[in-house]
Amino acid sequence: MSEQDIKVPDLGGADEVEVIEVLVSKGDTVEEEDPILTVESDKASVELPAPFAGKITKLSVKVGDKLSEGDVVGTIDTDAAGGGDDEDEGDSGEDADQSKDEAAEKAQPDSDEDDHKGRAKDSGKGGQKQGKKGGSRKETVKVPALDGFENVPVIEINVSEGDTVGEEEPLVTVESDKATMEIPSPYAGKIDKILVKEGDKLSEGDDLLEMTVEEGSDSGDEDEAGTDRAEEKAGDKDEKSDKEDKGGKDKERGDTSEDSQGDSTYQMPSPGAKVHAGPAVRKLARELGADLTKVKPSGPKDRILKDDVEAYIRQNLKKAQDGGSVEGAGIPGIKLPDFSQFGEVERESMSRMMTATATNMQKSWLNVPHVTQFDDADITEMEAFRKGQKQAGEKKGVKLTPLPFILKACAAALLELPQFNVSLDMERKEVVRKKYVHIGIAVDTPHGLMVPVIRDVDQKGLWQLAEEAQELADKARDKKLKPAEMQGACFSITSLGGIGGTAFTPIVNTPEVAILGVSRAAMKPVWDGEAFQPRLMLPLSLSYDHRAVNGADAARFTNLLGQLLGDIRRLLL
Ligand code: CAO
Repeated sequence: MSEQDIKVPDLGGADEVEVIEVLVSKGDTVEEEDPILTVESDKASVELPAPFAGKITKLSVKVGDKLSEGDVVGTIDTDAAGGGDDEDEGDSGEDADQSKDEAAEKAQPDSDEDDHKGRAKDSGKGGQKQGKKGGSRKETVKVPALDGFENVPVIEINVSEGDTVGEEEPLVTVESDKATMEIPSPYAGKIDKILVKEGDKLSEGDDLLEMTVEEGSDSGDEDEAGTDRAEEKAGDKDEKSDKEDKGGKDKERGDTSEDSQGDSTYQMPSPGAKVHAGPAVRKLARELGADLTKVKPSGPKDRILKDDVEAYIRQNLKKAQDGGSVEGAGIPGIKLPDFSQFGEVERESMSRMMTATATNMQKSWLNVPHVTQFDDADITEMEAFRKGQKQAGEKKGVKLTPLPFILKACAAALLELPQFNVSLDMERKEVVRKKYVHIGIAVDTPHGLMVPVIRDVDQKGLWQLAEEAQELADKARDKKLKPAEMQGACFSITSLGGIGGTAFTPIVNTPEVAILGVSRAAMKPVWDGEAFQPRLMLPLSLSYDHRAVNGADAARFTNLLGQLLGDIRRLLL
């Protein structure tokens, strides 16, 4: 017996973490990298992996313990690695303490990787028995009749070389235009060589794989069939009891969230990574169109159960119905610490407007690949003109700020570069081009951000735009905007010029594809080829949806705005 200490590894900068879950027990056999503890710092929950494969011979840690890097939490007998299962059986005392669930788990036929090992052991036992009945023989398994289909692509290989499989266990899954079919093993035995790979096209009679078949294990072996049935039952029971266990554990941890799929302690595997799920679960996932790498498992050793797939589908359906972002569903939520440990706090419900803004901002941020283009427009002459209109404005009772000029310039740019006046319909793979120019203006109000819309900006004069902007901003602040006055924008402007700042990165107001941020104009020395001239420069920040607009067009857009605002006579052209 060669015992090695299990030491707490580098904790990514955290000095101390708290154990929130112990995932293994003394006597368990683990693979290297199998999760053994879940610990939590004030920033994240992480799973600590087993540093070696072997049998856990000592575990001196419990929920609530505080750990630091280098702490010893137990020992592993590395001699028991791989052959651990056998040793389990040989060991009488301690190992007999292993839960029935775990025994059932090992017997469960409905899973992959870890479970293949379980099957290998079980079938190995059967093999010895059968070995006495006779020897073994090599067989090349061929593709059976595929319900009349030919050249059907392999979408999944359900076994690995070295696995032991039972008769009728699925070997490979193929998919025709009409259906998904599993090709079952005609024999019980060991997989020697897999002769196909995912994507290969198969027809009846093609070689699939080579197997060593135990003599006497062909169909009709009642013993084995009986064992299989028993294992299946054990598996079912296992799924249930595992789920109950997990539910209990969640309660213990005070996890009242309905959204167990969003549990931040589970690290979702990367797309294409191996996941632990049995053929029946994989079949269900295929039928329901669920990507198993996005489903949070609740079974032992992170095995995905049917309930997990169903919960994932339900969650996504609900999100789609609520208009939420299904694409962002795999992103773990943000776990809050108990702030009261740092000082006094009070809680207040978010207003409906704040909730709606938060949802829309997150939806846009998660779905839209944002890029922001920065530029400066020389508005020295524009400002001289604007200031000259002060008296006229007073007479009309309207204040002419830079905003109407910017609105007019944006309308002209949207007409000249119509790729900014679109929305993307990703479902139908269509670009929706708009033949109108309605522009939203972000208004800062005491109750939150509102974006009223000025219609047909291209057809209106500066005074009218100034009047409408002022009117809509007043209505927004008085909560008097009608829903129709906040709909239909093609593009938005968010001006922080009256407040300050030099640049910012606005978030696109989807389904629009661009938004112009305006910061405070400032006098800057600008080189005219001979000398520096004092010029009033207006900072522009154009954020755009990079799916709809490319960088060169964005630079053209801000360039054009610079020309239009630099010489406002061009706005008349
Ligand atoms: N540079 C320098 N001065 C500017 C300027 C700029 N870019 N833009 C406006 N100003 C000046 C105006 O001329 C005005 O000065 P005077 O009173 O001396 O004439 C002053 O700043 C205040 O202007 P304003 O804010 O009242 O008017 P506006 O037309 O520029 O803007 C509105 C109207 C509704 C856009 C604005 O009031 C507002 O709410 N801005 C905030 C928008 C916001 O919150 N955006 C963030 C959204 S994302 O989180």
